[in-house]
Amino acid sequence: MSRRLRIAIIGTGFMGRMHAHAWRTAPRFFDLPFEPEVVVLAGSDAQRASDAASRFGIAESSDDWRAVVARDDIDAVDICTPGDTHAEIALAALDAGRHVLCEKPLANDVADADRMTDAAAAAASGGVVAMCGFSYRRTPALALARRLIEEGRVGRIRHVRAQYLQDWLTDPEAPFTWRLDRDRAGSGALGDIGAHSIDAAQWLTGSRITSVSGTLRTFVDERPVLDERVGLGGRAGAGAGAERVTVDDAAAFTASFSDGALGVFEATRMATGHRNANRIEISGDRGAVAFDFSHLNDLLFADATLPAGEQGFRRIDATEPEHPYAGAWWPAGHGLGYEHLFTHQSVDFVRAVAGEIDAHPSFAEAAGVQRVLAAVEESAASDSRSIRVEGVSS
Ligand code: SOE
Repeated sequence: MSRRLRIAIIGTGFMGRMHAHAWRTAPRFFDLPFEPEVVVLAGSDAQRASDAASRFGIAESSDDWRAVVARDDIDAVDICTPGDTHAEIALAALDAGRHVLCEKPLANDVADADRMTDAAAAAASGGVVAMCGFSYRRTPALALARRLIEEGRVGRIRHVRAQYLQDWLTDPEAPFTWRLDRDRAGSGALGDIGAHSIDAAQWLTGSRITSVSGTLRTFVDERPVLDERVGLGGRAGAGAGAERVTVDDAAAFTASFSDGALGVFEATRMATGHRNANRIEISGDRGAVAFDFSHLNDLLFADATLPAGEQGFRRIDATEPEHPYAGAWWPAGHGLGYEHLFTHQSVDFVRAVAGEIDAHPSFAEAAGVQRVLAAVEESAASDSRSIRVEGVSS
């Protein structure tokens, strides 16, 4: 591994730190065509960027992402900021010929997602890679589910049941964060976590959502402000006031798929007792797969072709060397965690830059997710009327 891939991370919050960790770890466990190296970490707060950079062993920090993106010694820009800045940063980076990894959801609306997709398509002719960070695709058990579906083990798909359940907003005193501000986040549970379910459903089934009927709900419309906005968790500062919540706390929708399947989706941050239960179950005429991130190393598989006496779900521990990504890690049965998804994402990004694999999800695919989010919002605003997803034919 002689060539380096010099990366600039933009964003110092939860995702910025997660990606910094992933870039360091990826070449230590996987054989890669290039050595990724984060050379600069940029954030809106100079002190926070400098602290995070020294903690992660990154040589430089900056509070000026524009200057960073323009630097000639940067090969790739990794966007880990809130959604309202994704488009501007990605367009500048693609224009400067940098490869781009952009956190999900791709943008805060379809217009920005389309502009980013067009820019990525134009840059692709010059060998530039653009990928959106729907990290759960890189869970070995979920990647195994896709492999089984591709091999026909689930057969013709009839049902998609997806729930993404979190509970960090259950307490009405849980503090306000940018994730509750529509201008910054685009939407609430729908775009933050429901987007993962939409992406997983379309990726696993290989089919597109054609129409939706949905409802959104905000249960707590004002929350105390943190003295220091540190993202999830933390304590509200005494006397710091309150801020209006302008996004949904919960979303529910049904969906029709282009292959005829029926989908039922739920995304909420008020599912008391569920910290991060990202679940999806797909039922077909030959079998079914079921995944729950609360047990992320496991995939449940039901093989409907077995004799009646052997039917039912069985648990596959997706940590064997032949399972996706798993062979690079620990002996079978020792398990992986959330951070491994991001390491795998870094691995796939580097391989895509080297032309070894296609970058997925592409910006075009991620813009497809954005269209579904927009259709759910439109449906919810019109009494759950069925809305066709723009640009998708059934
Ligand atoms: C917060 O709800 C969050 O951090 C999401 O933004 C991530 O995409 C998800 O993986 C975990 O929860």
